[in-house]
Amino acid sequence: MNKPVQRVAAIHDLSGVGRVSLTMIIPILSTMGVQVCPLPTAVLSSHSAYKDFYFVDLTEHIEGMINHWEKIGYEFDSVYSGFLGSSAQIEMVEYFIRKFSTESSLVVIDPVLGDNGKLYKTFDDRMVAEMKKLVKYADVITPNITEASLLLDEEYSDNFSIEKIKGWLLKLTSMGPDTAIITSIPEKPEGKRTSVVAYSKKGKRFWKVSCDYIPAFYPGTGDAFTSVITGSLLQGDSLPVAIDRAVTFISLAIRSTFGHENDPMEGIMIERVLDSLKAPVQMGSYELLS
Ligand code: PXL
Repeated sequence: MNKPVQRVAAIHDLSGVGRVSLTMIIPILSTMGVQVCPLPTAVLSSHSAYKDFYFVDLTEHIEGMINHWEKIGYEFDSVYSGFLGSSAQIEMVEYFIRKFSTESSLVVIDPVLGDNGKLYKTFDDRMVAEMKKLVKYADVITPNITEASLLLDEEYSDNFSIEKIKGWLLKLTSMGPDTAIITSIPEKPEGKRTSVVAYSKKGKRFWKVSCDYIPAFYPGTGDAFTSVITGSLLQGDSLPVAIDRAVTFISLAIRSTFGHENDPMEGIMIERVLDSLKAPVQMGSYELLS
């Protein structure tokens, strides 16, 4: 019999203020009927875009937590990692994936490194080098365009042709993962549309989903995006339907937030749109690229 509830080990930070990482991932996946077991990589007073945030690196505690899960024989249908507290944690995530994943489990790695052409404040080149090693263990990776450029040592720009993105996707999947999904790709004419483009080695097909661009930057949208992708694939959706669901959810959450006058640093108000994740497959807008 199929399991009533799929279980994900979520290896991410817990940030108190500003909706990112676990405060996004737990509600989204729970709403999609998936159990989340958090393995916190760091605890922060807020995400790292706020000034003077307080940061507790949990590197030295991770091994103890993993050992306990091994001892009680806990199993997971999926491993999903994101923001890591230090480059030293990458080896621990690799160990975790080797120990806890099987042929049938879904390993999703969001190579959280930066955005808008820049590394996040807590990272350096060592983190980029280690992340390049980690992605080879993934089934699915979801870099934004900045992270894709860092993983591939390519120059970041905000002006890309689809042919160039397709080349990057082929290179990213040749690093190991079956599927690479690049997000936040600006479309021409600038400032009107943005798109997500993906490639799966299994099907050898490229997919694209676009949506209207809203001129605001909200931290944590990548976490919401990859959480919906993970929940959707675990519930049996195809890759393009999973991307459609994720893009629709982010667009809805951004629209529900944008009209209010609150600080964009607080992230998108997922609380107002979580219920939309319970809908069956809807008419979406994915395109197969030739
Ligand atoms: O999702 C990105 C993210 C996750 N965790 C922390 C962050 C950020 C982005 O700013 O600072 C702590």
